Amino acid sequence: MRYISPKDQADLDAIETREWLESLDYVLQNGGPAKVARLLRELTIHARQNGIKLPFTANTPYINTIPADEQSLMPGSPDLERRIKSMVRWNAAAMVVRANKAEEGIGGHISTFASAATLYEVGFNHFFRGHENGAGDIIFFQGHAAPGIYARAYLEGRINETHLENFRRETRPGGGLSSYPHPWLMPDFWEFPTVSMGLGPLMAIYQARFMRYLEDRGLRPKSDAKVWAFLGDGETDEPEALGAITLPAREKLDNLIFVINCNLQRLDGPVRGNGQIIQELEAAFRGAGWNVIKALWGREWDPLLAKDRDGLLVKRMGEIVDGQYQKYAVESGAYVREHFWGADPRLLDMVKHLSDDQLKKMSLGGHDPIKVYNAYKAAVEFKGAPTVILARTIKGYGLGEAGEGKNITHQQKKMNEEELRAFRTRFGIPVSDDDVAKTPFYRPAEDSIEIKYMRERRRALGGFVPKRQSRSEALKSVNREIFDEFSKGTDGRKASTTMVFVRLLSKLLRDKDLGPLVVPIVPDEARTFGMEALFRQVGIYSHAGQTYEPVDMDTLLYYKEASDGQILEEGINEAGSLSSFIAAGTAYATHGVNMIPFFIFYSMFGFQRIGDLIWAAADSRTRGFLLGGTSGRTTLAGEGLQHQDGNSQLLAYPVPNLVAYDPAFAYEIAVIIEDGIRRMYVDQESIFYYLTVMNEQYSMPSMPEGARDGILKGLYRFRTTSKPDAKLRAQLFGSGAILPEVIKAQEILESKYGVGADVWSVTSYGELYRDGHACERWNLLHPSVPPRIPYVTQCLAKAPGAFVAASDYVKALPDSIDRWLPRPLTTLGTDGFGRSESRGSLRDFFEVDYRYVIAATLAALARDGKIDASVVEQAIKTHEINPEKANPATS
Ligand SMILES: Cc1ncc(C[n+]2csc(CCOP(=O)(O)OP(=O)(O)O)c2C)c(N)n1
Ligand SMILES: [Mg+2]
Repeated sequence: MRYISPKDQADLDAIETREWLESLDYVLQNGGPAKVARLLRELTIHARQNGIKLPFTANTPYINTIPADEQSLMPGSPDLERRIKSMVRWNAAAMVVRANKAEEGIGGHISTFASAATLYEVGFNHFFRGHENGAGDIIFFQGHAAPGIYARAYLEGRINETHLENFRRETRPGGGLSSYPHPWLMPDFWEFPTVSMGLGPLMAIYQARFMRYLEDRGLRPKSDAKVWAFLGDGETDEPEALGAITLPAREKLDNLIFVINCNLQRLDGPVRGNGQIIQELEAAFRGAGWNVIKALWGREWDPLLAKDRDGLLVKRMGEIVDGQYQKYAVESGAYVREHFWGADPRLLDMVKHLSDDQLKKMSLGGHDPIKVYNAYKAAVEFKGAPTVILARTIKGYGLGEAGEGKNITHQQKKMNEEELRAFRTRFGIPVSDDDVAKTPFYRPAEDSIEIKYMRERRRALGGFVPKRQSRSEALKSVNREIFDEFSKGTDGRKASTTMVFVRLLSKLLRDKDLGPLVVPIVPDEARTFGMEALFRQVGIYSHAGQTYEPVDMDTLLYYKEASDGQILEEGINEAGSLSSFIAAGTAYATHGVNMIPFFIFYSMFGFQRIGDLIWAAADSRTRGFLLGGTSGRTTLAGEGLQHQDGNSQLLAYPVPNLVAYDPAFAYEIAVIIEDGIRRMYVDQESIFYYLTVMNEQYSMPSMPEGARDGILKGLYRFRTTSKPDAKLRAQLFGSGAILPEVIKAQEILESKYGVGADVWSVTSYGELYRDGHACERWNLLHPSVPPRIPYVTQCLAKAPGAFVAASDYVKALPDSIDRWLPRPLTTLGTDGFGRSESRGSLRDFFEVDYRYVIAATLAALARDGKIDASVVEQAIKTHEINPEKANPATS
């Protein structure tokens, strides 16, 4: 064989490569890009068949997805838009600086919006559609960018200077602006709360899907409205941000656009100092099936890239890690020349015509309106998949010494006079040197071309955004007949509250008025709750319909998917289900339709797991019903520690507009749901509901006369003692599945111990607690007038005997109303870790069964001196209670 020197080999390789490339060019010229793609595909297959292992990459090079020669020209006036953007920037910074001057520590963020200003302004001037010309866009603004959104609304004339002055001071006269997007605090402005990182993108995904659901079910006309979600690159570390991105690709939701502001920084420092967050995100989204558009470099880079025939610059761009890119952002042009361009003499040569200053000023994609405009245009026009735009920016852009690109920039809320002056000059704000230290807000005259332009753009795009409005009409009334059968009881037939709920839901679905509005939501748990009959009755929603033959097609209750199906079967995904719940429960405002969501889930995986989304639902003024299934620490047998919920009723307490109930009987559920629909959809209150339902079956009694009001208020007398004149008296409180234990205890206390006990069903400790405190507060503030009396006191002030409460939840629940009772309440509850055991054993273990109710009642009577302690001792023996057993709360 002839010897080939390494140099000759390299030459041969180069010739061979050139020949291949020339062949490819030939195909491209004669056959077009599609043919090239096909050829490459075939080559890849051929190579693989011959054992060639190709490295996997989901990435494209570190350059803009849209090349300069494919860009569209930008409509409108770029110069005017730049001036407007500068004013927005100034006012956004000014409101934060002023707020922190007025009061140290009030906070606020300058740097987030500073990096995102172009991303928003291009949206406001050219893309975001308001609701006035039909279906508008749904926009999730990045929470920390709120000052910029307010600053724009101020220029638009929607909010005034007092509002800006009162940023983060909502209690001030004249009104203030909430720190972040909060529909609860600003119900005419913000639509969606986003500031808890990760929830915005997750909720946006389900909003996009819910929009399709409404269209497919004929409840909203088909439209090309978009859901936009703006998020930070650091935010994508939250599992919620990326955890559901396969769904919109699977469902081909081309109505969804994510805009990720890739300033490469989070709060403490770089997002991926040693890596590249943009490439990491590109791979994740492309892998999930999204259309990915990278807008990394501003227009100044285009001529350089055009000159980069051998790919040196592209290679250099792709090998710099983010920490280093951040360094370039804070360094001089000379530094960038030496360290970035200096890596290769040919690179240096490419920029020899540019001064250091010009090098420093070369912009990034996310700061260049033309790049952003083209990215958005491509996104709204793209069909068949959701789009994510990865826009590269600099955090704190324009702040200069005050924090541009620095690690401290996220927390920067103050600017000294010199920094303000520089910022003012850089963006050309007409504020004099003398005034600049006062950081005045700046708004040009009402008839200035800037204000007119802004207004005109918004008019053309369908009105201002964000703007929240209840767009639906109240329901006239609720058909009471649906609920009637539940007040009669089951005549000894056993049923669980879950079964009752499912029956009620199925009846609601059949109602001609309410039926179409109901949205049943389940996270792969329908069979657990006995809801499979609904599969057939109303179908499972699937945009694609059912393209296969279900295995159980020949059964009555087969797994029916349909494009107009009504059930949202979300898979094992409580967070996604709750996002659907929010989308449905806010549809009265977002879409103008009164959807009534019922989200039923394994109760332990509700408040405990997705409490923050429940908080977001509350902030969003969501309406609907949450149903915690298989609840109760001792009622769910066998499952054990992780599953048994004895907490959720307590975890529901802090959610201010959530009304929570722990009902025991069929009629209680019917009364609560009927009244809930009335309050939310007829009276349009901004509340939502939580009901725990259980799987223990017992016979459902008929509704006692006059119980309705008490059921709703949280307490009513279920049964009066047959021995009202007994010397020994007691008041027994029971809730949920523990109420039957209390009833049993009442019977034994009367028959065996001569204690005349009344039984009260406590449907909601939470409601009693709120009412008690509301009265106390009022009394405190109105000392000279007759005091208000808490409802629970009204019911029980004169009730004789011992007070004992038992529930399947932690003792803190009954304890929370103790202060409004005439005598101390003895509480039985299920504090501690669950166990897998039978129901009976669990109730013994947690000390909540009828025997403990008996013992607790006798102990309370003994404490009051009504009976001797020996009676209690004897009862403990009779009922085989082990006094030395370990404390379940700590074992
Ligand atoms: C769940 C949650 N955790 C922490 C925070 C506190 N926090 C607010 S902003 C921020 C950094 C945001 O970085 P990034 O998402 O990159 O946004 P940027 O400001 O850089 O655009 C953090 C940690 C939060 N708001 N929510
Ligand atoms: Mg960031």
